Amino acid sequence: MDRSDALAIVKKQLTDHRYQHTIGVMNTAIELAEKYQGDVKKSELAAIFHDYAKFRPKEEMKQIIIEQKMPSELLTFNSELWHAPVGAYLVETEVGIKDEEVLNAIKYHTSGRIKMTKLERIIYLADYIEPNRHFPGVEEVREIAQTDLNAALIQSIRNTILFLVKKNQPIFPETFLTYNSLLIEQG
Ligand code: DGI
Ligand code: FE
Ligand code: FE
Ligand code: FE
Repeated sequence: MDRSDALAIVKKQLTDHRYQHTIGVMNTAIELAEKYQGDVKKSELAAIFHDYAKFRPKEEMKQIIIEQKMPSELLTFNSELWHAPVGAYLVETEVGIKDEEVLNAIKYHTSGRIKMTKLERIIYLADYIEPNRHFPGVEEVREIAQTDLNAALIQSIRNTILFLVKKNQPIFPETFLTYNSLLIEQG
């Protein structure tokens, strides 16, 4: 599937604001893939579809999580986490994308996971640092991303955890596992 077909499909699923974010993630993911010897085409495709399910009704997402036997623990955490695994499922079943690496990059773009692939790292980080993002600390992560993919990824997950702690929100175990595994891997 080429870029314009993919963008036309995803545009129908998103608000204008979320579509602009998607374009930012796409451009950033391509830059990161070029810099860190990732797969540029897969990075482009995963970025375009990463937030495909962002505006699906909660009830629909909940039903998919149950029927597809996704971890039921997801349901006890913030519903903001649901669009990532549900998105991977819908991109496969509705759009017809079969590439497991691309689907996994969509599936894990919010929580991360242990032993993330390079493509998963690129999409997680691109989602965090794309130019339309304005969280506190994002500029520092953009700087680190110029020279060190993993260090930038760790800093973005640290910021996300700190943000959730400050908001008194429960943190999904996979998010902690991701953070720990990246620190341990770094040595
Ligand atoms: O979909 P985006 O806004 O582009 O970004 P995202 O998919 O990375 O994150 C969506 C939301 O999920 C964001 O507001 C923070 C939240 N989130 C990420 N990790 C966790 C989390 N929420 C909880 N409760 N626990 C987490 O571990
Ligand atoms: Fe998302
Ligand atoms: Fe993210
Ligand atoms: Fe996103």
